[in-house]
Amino acid sequence: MTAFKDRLAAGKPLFGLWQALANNYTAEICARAGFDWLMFDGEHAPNTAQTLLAQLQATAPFPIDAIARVPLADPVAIKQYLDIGFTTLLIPMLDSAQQARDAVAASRYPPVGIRGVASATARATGFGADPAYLRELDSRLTLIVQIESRAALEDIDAIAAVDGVDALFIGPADLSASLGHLGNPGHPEVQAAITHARERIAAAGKPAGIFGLSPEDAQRRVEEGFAFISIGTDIGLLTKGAATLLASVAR
Ligand code: 3PY
Repeated sequence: MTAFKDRLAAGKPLFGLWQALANNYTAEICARAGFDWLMFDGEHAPNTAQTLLAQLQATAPFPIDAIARVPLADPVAIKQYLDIGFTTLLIPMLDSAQQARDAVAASRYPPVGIRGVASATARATGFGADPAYLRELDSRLTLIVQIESRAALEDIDAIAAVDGVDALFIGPADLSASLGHLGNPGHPEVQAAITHARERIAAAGKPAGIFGLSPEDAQRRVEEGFAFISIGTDIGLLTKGAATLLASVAR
């Protein structure tokens, strides 16, 4: 399958859905719907490596990119998520170019990086049946880092320039909190920061992604040049669908 970074380079906006239910049935249903990508959240959702693996297996028959957000920029989490077969990772709460370089190193084998080799036992290598994985890793992986703090904004040019950082993703909720506007991503200071970040990412020649606050917000982000946009969450869909269904019958 084409690496996510190569799909991004093709220039067509890619729409995704956030998966926070940590459930392989809902993952399969959402993959079947035809999103370009699904984001399996290991940072905030109640996921374990086992639940992530089940969701990855459930969505494998569908032409979507399965992206996993690691809990933090931790080499062990990065190694384990890659070993179970994710080829696209989102690294949250990353504040500096040094942390970005460390995340890249955690995802690559020596001598470039520090990732341990589980060649015969990793699902990523087909349990050893796909040794080309070791050689072709660079072309298969897509590493996305999140820009969601004042510190990251201040170091954004250096973060975007890191070799091995394939794309940058803006998290409006955490960015709002970091800028002193908790719960208010629409605040003009937050919106100005998002515009600034998008411009700096574009100047570095890297694709930018963002969490859309609504379908309308997501559409606006496409027009602004964002390459990949989350347009909702599995929880949001179920919440809205359940309320709409109940409201459709008279008691
Ligand atoms: C944020 O908005 O802060 C995110 O990380 C996306 O959920």
